[in-house]
Amino acid sequence: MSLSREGLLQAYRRMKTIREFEERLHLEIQTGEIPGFTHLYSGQEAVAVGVCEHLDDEDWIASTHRGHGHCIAKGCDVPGMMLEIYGRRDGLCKGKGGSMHIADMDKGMLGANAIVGGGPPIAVGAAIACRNQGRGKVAVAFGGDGSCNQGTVFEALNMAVVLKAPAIFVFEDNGYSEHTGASYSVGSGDIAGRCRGFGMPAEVCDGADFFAVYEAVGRAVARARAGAGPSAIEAKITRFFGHFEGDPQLYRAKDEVARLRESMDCLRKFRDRATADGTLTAAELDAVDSEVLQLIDNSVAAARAATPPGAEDLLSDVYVSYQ
Ligand SMILES: Cc1ncc(C[n+]2csc(CCOP(=O)(O)OP(=O)(O)O)c2C)c(N)n1
Ligand SMILES: [Mg+2]
Repeated sequence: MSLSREGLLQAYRRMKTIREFEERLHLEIQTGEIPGFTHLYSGQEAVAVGVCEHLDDEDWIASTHRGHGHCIAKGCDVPGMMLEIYGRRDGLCKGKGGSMHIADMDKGMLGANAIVGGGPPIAVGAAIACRNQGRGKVAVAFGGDGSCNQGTVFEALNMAVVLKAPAIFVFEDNGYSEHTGASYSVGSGDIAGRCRGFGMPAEVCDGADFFAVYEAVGRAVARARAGAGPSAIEAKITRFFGHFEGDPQLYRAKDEVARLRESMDCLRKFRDRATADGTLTAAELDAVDSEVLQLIDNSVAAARAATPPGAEDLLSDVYVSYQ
């Protein structure tokens, strides 16, 4: 499965955008200007992008509490997301959602979700709609290692198999559910095996390797588009920050994050591989880096200067209008 040069550059741009978005938020949150809870996705970029590079605006994704990376990978507007996280009126959800509720129906982004295990049932609903519409579209549910222990997820896995829904379940095993190790909480430790038990194929891949994710998900998406039903992917990955911003991370070894930033940096792995075979040059990737930094700088400046919703906005967009 090969991507064009343009495809590779887009994948790199999106991974780099996620990384810089999150690294910058990590700093900005300390100023106290950003309301609400924030869970950063830094370190997991290759999973979101390896999945979403197979999708277009009419395919759906359902995200998690750690949703910024999924949004950016699916093509959500980056300045609009920053405004949203700052709680501003012009944010993607008019400043009323914040970090954990970013959604953009025009991009096929069904929403971040504060409920662990909340995404899979929503994605299966979307997948059933895709199947009924018969246009070969698919729905992806993202979830963590913690989410795979939720009853909602079991029901969604089973229903997807029974109804042959074009759904793909992506479990990002970053080793922890909040502060609890997956080695303790996931009985059998085998998320892919659990999914196979429901009757669907499931692959395990290195989540820090964009190409490994891209290829595994490609097989799952092709199967779903062909009407052969759901699949699952278990991506082994790590997060570079705490569970939430402010987490003292006392459950991690002192050098753990530094070590993982060295050995599991998906951006560095991508750069090494893409430049080693001459597909992309270091100068091209450096140019993307500069553009991305500028975009993030501009987004933060605009969000800081923007206004929050006023009292007159309090009751607008609260209820759906069906007219
Ligand atoms: C139903 C439910 N139970 C508990 C929580 C509290 N909670 C928020 S995130 C989280 C851990 C989720 O772990 P995982 O699925 O591995 O995702 P990660 O945070 O590692 O990305 C928990 C228990 C919640 N939000 N929803
Ligand atoms: Mg986890």
